Amino acid sequence: MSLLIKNGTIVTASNEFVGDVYVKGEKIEAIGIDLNMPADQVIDATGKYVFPGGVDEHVHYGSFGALLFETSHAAGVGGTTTIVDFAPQDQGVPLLEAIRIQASKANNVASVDYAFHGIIMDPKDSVFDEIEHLPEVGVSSLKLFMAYKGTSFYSDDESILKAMMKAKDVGVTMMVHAENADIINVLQKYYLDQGKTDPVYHYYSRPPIAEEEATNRAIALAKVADCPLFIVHVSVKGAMEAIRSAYEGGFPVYGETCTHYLTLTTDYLAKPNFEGAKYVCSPPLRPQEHLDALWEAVQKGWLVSVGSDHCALVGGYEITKKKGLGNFAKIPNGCPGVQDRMVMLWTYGVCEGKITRQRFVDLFATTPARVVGLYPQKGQIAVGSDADIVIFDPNFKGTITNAESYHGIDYSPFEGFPIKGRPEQVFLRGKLIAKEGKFVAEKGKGRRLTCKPYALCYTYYHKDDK
Ligand code: DUC
Ligand code: ZN
Ligand code: ZN
Repeated sequence: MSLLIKNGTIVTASNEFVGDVYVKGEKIEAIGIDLNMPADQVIDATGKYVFPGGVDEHVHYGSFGALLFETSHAAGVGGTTTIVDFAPQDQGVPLLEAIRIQASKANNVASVDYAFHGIIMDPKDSVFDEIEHLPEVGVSSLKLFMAYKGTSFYSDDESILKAMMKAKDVGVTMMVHAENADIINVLQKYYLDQGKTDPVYHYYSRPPIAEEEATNRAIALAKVADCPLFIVHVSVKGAMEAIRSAYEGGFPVYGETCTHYLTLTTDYLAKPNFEGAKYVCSPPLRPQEHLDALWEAVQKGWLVSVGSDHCALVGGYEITKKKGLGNFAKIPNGCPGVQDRMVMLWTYGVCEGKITRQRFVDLFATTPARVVGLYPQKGQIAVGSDADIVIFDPNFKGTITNAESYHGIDYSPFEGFPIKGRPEQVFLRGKLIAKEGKFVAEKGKGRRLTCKPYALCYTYYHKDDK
């Protein structure tokens, strides 16, 4: 099959121009002006943008009680053609085995291409010893949690430091969920003891300083280990500034934020009648001043990518979130968002003049691919890259509704948000998978990807120039 997309405005992380893209089979074979090779299909993209398919390097399919890969076609509908999932580890199960089990759940089920990060949930020396083998199974990143003390997600500083010391020897990117677990535990009890049980206390028990302190501590540990660091889901100004100042001081620390931290404030957590539970995720939604700081950071490159932290909990709001009625600390964490990342970032970022189209592509596709070692196969419109392409109609106007969401649960955190523009046609390796908000391909045709070690965070850190 061949495809010629003509006269679209092709946008990359560094420039844009009106031109043509020629796809042969699964790859982009030519980019230019007035290409005229014969093709099985010719699309006139006049007045449309042509973007690389999105790379969402922060999704949960299974971990935290989220639905598995059956609903991953939601990503494709929203213009994301690659997802990188956090593979959960059960107690007693070796890290590599946990990844193998998670991969078997995605096989023939995932509808976009996929790769994995490891998560250490059983921190001990035998597991740290497995880190050196992650690149052999196509995994180049590993997440540890400073939060969730009392659950298997939690790792103490000793464990994080040990993991970092192993990771840096093999070019594995260390990712940290940075929130101070002790502050959170004490404040949760403090508010509950006063009968303050509503979802908004999820925010008060996880104040900005708890994230800022943990971010600084993660950076300190990374410096001790001399290990590059990627802080996931940065939600507060102080954490962003800690990353920025460490990076500007010469240490390779990078940060991601997420769609909801840019677009939803703490007011959503404070919605009455337990509606706020729909927005419970960690870190929590923050007041407006943090959103303003995060927008500035993504435009200026102080934060380098925007993930969704997609986590569509089995049972959704009615069954699962409501387990926390009468106790905000028991509300399961996580919100869906994989389908909405592109339109939200476009509408509330590009259309509002907060980010340029180049930054949009960089944040949405190019840098996430670099962070996980999938670039240039993914995240880029370039000759030789996979033909993951979004033809985007900037003139579309609509509203996000759960009824039109493919994520498989009973609510959307972005319900009612007006949107400008949408992915009109989405191609995965040259094949049309979504059109005008509908999934149009056979499900389960996503392919597992191999992530290369020594990815973006190691740019200035190559061991023996690997
Ligand atoms: N927070 C996480 O750390 N993981 C998944 C969902 C969430 O809200
Ligand atoms: Zn996290
Ligand atoms: Zn997450």
